[in-house]
Amino acid sequence: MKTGKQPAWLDNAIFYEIYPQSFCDSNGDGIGDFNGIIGKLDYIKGLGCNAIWMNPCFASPFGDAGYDVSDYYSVAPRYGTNADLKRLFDEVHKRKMHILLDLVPGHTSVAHKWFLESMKAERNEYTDRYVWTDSIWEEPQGMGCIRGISDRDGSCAVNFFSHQPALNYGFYKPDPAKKWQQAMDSEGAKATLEALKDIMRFWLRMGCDGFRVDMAGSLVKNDEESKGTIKLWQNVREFLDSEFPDAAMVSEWGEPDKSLQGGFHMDFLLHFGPSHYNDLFRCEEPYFSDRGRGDVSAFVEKYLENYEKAEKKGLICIPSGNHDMDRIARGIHGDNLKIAFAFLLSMPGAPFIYYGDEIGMRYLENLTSVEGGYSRTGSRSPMQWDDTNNAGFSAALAEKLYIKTDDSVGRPTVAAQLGDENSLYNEVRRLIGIRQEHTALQSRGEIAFLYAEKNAYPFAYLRSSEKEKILVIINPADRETSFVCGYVPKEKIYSLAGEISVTDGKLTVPPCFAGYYAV
Ligand code: TEU
Ligand code: CA
Repeated sequence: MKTGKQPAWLDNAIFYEIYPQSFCDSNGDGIGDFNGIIGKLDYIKGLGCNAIWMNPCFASPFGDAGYDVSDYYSVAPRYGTNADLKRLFDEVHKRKMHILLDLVPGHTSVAHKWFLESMKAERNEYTDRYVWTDSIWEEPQGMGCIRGISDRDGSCAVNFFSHQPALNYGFYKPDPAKKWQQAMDSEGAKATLEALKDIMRFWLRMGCDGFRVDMAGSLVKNDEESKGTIKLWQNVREFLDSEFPDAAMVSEWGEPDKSLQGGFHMDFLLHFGPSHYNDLFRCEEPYFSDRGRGDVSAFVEKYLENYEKAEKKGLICIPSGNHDMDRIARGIHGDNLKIAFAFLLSMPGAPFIYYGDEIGMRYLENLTSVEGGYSRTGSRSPMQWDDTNNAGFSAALAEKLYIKTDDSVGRPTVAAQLGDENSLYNEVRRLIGIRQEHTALQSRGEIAFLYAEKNAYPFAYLRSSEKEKILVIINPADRETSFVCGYVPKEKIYSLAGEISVTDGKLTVPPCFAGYYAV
């Protein structure tokens, strides 16, 4: 498949993930909204982020926080109107920023009109829109299903929770004994794909700059090697290249060798899947903990494998976290968060900062699930702007809030960190500034790992562009360490906590350190 031109704005993109429910409430109903986000765009730009990913904002019964869409063409009234969203796009563009909506292609809510129609016994336009078996007594193997709520004699596969029926994009290898398994080129599967493109077209024409694509690898069934799903997304990429060449798609897939083959401009490394991303911040002994008992070698080995297989077809994106993961500050503390960002902001691909991670927002323990969040709810608490009512998130009564605020002593807030040169916020802002001054550190700069030994510290890699080569040294451990890498720093670009020393080519690195050096 020819890979189309990559949108130039991705070359130095730095994304900020906004969970719309929890970012800023402008009308005092306890839930974040578009006008609240518009009022905070200058904050996001001031941090240095030039792109936004906003979680789903469409009509939904909110059984899964909006990942259960009931109308792809209307925004949920709790956030505002379609016109308000258009204004958000315009305000983002006025600031020379870009915004991705969250596209949920694998499933809808059971409340979606398509599903209600597909439940009818009589054949209609939506009979084949979902994956239904042809008998209530047969369940689709290994997919979970909804059954017994329709006049239609069948069971409907689900894609995630049991209220999220799986849309029909066909089976890569339909089982001949199961007539209900449609091929990818069946009329029903093709109609679903065209409906998906129409949804994308609608929002792209309104002004969004692309999509984060939910569960991107889940669409084609019986597709063990994802060959069918890759083919499907190549079809979508060709549509984008011809109609919206500057639009970008980032996949929630976590296998860049497949997703980038499929034509995604970017893929995430995630807390599930084969990337070893969890070894960095979210495991028993995270590499970035100051206990220094972690191991970065498996992450690097898998990263290199993906980097080579992706053949520069797109970007591999490493997030600080997201709405599905524990907050990074749950396992990484104090200045080690600065070291984590020195890593995140010096790796290839576009960095993604989850709202609040830039000030070290904490994971709220033992919250009751809200809108299907379960253990993810603790990572979705209201943004902490200041120490006024509800941390400046909302004027509503506390009991009206979407999720309770972190009311613990010493909770981080934007107000407390903006003016503090030593705050995490200002370290992140500085690191973003440095990245934007050095093409070698940006999305498409090359990377060569120089030191990433098993159960060892530090971690060192070389970033390079035509203009420059930058040695990055990361030592989260609370002990001095040393290594040889064949490069000797010429000029310091950045250092956190002390200075390295060089003796006969051996570099000695202070504890809890990060540094960037021209070589
Ligand atoms: O997530 C898919 C997914 O696999 C993760 O939710 C993961 O399984 C879970 O967090 C446990 O680690 C996407 C969205 O990001 C998520 O918020 C939705 O709930 C899900 O899809 C269904 O749309
Ligand atoms: Ca509101």
